[in-house]
Amino acid sequence: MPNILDEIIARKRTEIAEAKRAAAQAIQKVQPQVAYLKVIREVLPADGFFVDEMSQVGFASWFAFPVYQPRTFITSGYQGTLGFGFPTALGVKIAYPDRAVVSITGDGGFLFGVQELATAVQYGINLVTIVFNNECYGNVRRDQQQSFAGRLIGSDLVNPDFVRLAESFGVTARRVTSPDALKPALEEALSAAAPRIIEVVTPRDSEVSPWEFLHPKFT
Ligand SMILES: Cc1ncc(C[n+]2csc(CCOP(=O)(O)OP(=O)(O)O)c2C)c(N)n1
Repeated sequence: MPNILDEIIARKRTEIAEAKRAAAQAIQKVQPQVAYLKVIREVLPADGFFVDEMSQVGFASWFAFPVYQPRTFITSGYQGTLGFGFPTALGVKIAYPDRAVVSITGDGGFLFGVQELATAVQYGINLVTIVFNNECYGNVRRDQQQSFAGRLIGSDLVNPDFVRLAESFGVTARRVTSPDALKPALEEALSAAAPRIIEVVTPRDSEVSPWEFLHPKFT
């Protein structure tokens, strides 16, 4: 006869499985970020490192990027230091030169530390950096639209050509515009013995807000 404890455990396991299934379903609306994260997870080896940023894809990664091994998800957490991602990822790759490192960043955050591309070239730090270019500080822009009657100030960006900028440092770069196209580009970049940049072009204002899954007060 099953004891009461076994019954409770079995019931809880069912409830947890159902909650996980419902959550996985609910977050599908956070596009295109979730689709890009899915591709990165498929390509990055289980022991590879994912270094996030304060960005639309970075925020979504906090709930939509499965982590398979301890200490492979590197984040500033709620300290939220925009710009930390790419320079931090260089350090991760120095510490673990034989493991894959993918840095993901928005265009704004990447430009805080873009000059470190020279460091990557000088010291042969062979990480892959994916720059999601939506031509704005996405979160700031959304806040201004939703909470400040659409009064935009300082949130739209006029960017350099990221591919040509990377090339000017001696870094091979590619531009893609869809999750499907990111997959072969990332596979190729991770197999290269050189630092790489992949620019993902996302139309301004096209991302679904990730915030309802991070902080119930915000949408
Ligand atoms: C040092 C610092 N400055 C400003 C902010 C506020 N902030 C958080 S996200 C963000 C916009 C980031 O824009 P971008 O890097 O282009 O990524 P996106 O959200 O557009 O994907 C800003 C300004 C911060 N967290 N840290």
